[in-house]
Amino acid sequence: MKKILILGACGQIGTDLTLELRNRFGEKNVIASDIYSKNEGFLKDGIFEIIDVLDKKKISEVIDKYQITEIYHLAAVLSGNAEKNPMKSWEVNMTGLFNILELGVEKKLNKIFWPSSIAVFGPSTPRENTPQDTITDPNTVYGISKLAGERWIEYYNNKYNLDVRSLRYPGLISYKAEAGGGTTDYAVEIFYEAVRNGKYECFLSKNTELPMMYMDDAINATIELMEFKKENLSIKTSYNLSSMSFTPDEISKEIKKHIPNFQITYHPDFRQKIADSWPKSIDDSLARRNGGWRHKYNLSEMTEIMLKEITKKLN
Ligand code: NAD
Ligand code: AKB
Repeated sequence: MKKILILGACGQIGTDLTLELRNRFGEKNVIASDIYSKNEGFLKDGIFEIIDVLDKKKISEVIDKYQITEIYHLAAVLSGNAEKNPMKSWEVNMTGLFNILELGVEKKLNKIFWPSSIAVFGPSTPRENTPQDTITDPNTVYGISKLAGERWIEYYNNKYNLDVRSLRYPGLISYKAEAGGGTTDYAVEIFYEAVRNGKYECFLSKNTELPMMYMDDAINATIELMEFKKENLSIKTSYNLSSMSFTPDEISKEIKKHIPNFQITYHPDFRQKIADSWPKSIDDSLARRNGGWRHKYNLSEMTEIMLKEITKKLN
């Protein structure tokens, strides 16, 4: 019997992932947790625990209490926020991961999911169709923590036979929860502001192209990865994953098809430098070969859903 613990469940991905895991595996088999509790929405309908990922003892107690067999470890500080408080962010991202890896070995967990990011790449990485194996020279606190995390999960896989699986997510776009302090957040905020005010001031420049993905595709890829036979997985660090790439100009043109008076202005801030160090597009052919990964959503389908769902939500 699968018993799943999600750490960082109140965040952008956790909100969607908790719902989908509960749909697939049953409400009582999926324990959501975060450092704070959300009193509204889906989290109050299932089991919820307050857990700080830096508190190894508490995580250990919760694993024992519910006889946890799998962990999805989502708690982290994202790229934009991490630059504001580098040392604290490093601690959350790295000590948090070590706590889970150590407990994974100690408690003999069946599987762990930990997400990496396109942030593992850096200014010297080829930016078009970035390969699975290439130069990784991240220059952000967040990117360095993701690259170190990838090396450590491979180490635990090899040394302790711990089954840790990972995807290098691109920027994820969703409507259930707002984005949590990253560089790709503009592509979520733009929809909220389009619906609320009909205009958006973008913190990246007009032609900054980045890899992005609609959340449903990311959730499917994640759960599918966790269901694959271990022997079919050739990568023990993290798989490149991709569906679409676009610029702020291209997404704003797509929004204008639905809201013709929508206006975008550009006021790049410190996140521009981060975006400029990341790939424009990703080669995920290995994930497609190893796991049969296929994405479903493109920019126009995603735009239609985002505007419809955010309009419903704000009303
Ligand atoms: P988010 O910021 O929306 O959510 C992170 C959650 O972690 C928040 O609810 C926060 O309260 C929680 N958290 C922070 N510190 C904690 C602590 N000490 N203990 C327990 N919980 C804590 O982030 P997200 O977008 O949901 O991202 C989840 C994971 O996916 C992260 O590892 C992130 O790096 C990765 N990722 C996200 C994206 C994306 O576009 N959303 C892209 C690539 C990788
Ligand atoms: C961020 O912008 O920090 C995240 C990511 C791509 O890892 N969305």
